[in-house]
Amino acid sequence: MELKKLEEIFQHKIDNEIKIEPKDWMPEAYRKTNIRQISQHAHSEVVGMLPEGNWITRAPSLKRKAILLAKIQDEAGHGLYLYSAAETLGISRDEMIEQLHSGRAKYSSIFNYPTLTWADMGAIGWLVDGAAIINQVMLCRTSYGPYARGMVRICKEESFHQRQGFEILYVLSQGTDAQKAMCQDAINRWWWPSLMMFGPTDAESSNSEQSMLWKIKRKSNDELRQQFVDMIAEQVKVLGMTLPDADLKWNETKKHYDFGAINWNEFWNVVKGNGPCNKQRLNARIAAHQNGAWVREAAIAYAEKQKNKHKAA
Ligand code: BYC
Repeated sequence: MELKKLEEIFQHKIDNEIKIEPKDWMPEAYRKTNIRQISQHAHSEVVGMLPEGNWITRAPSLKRKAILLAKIQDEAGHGLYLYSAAETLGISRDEMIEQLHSGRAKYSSIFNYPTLTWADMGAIGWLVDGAAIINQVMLCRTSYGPYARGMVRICKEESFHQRQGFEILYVLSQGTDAQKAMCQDAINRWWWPSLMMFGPTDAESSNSEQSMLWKIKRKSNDELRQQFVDMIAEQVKVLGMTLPDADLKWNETKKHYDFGAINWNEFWNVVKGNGPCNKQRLNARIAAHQNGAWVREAAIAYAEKQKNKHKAA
């Protein structure tokens, strides 16, 4: 079929909310953008296990440990669904992993911050998973079928994550003065990096315009960030805590919260690899990959054995 016709069919699907599926023709740039975003999303889920993994051995009770383990396992699962979705676009898992390890692929800036206290487990669940859900609810309607379907399940799990995080903070907020202070300190440290998760402002977002036209993104970075601020500014009241922003104020005309300026220098510095934990995170992933080589080799040997058994039968 000639190119023009293929482009028309693709555009017709986008215009009519018909999902693009792996075997459909798609513009090369659409394929590349999806590979970039989905693989970076997968990397974020997997690298995102590290800050929380830091607290498994120090969870304050057996129940908390079991919940934290289950949550972190969920993140591993999200990474796997997303790597599989990206593979349907013609990139191999090995290539994606190589891009992460060589620093060519990004992952969410938020996971380059350290987890200093138990309250950080609450702040991650409430704020980081909270920000992730707002972004991912939109992605349930993204135009690439396998990504959209993966997101539906991921969002269900993320909403459990957010509640467990809020509950950790709620318990601390009802506790001793030291526990209350720990809760406030975690909120203070995670608030601004959580706002940065939504990416640069719309004016600075290089990919947004095209991604919105292709319906990969359905809401802009700034729109989602505002939605998050409006939600958290109300929820923080239930905790009896505050957000570290003197400019946070309800705007009756806009029917939204106004908020202070984000430190974009800090954001870009972290994205470029110079955040507090970037090197530690990448080294941990590379070591895990190397130490897992024997598992991959064993799986390949087992698959070969099964294939030969089949042949012989
Ligand atoms: N960090 O043009 P823009 C989770 C990059 S994990 C680092 O707006 P786009 C969880 C961006 O990649 C959830 N880099 O980009 C897991 C681009 O550079 P490239 C993670 C960022 O793609 C474990 C450049 O800046 N969620 O929930 O249109 C435990 C310009 O940006 C960031 C996702 O990954 C950032 N924050 O929009 C707990 C969601 N922001 O690629 C929780 C899927 C931007 O051109 N991703 N950059 O070199 C998306 O929705 C979009 O990719 C973004 C950015 C909204 C993040």
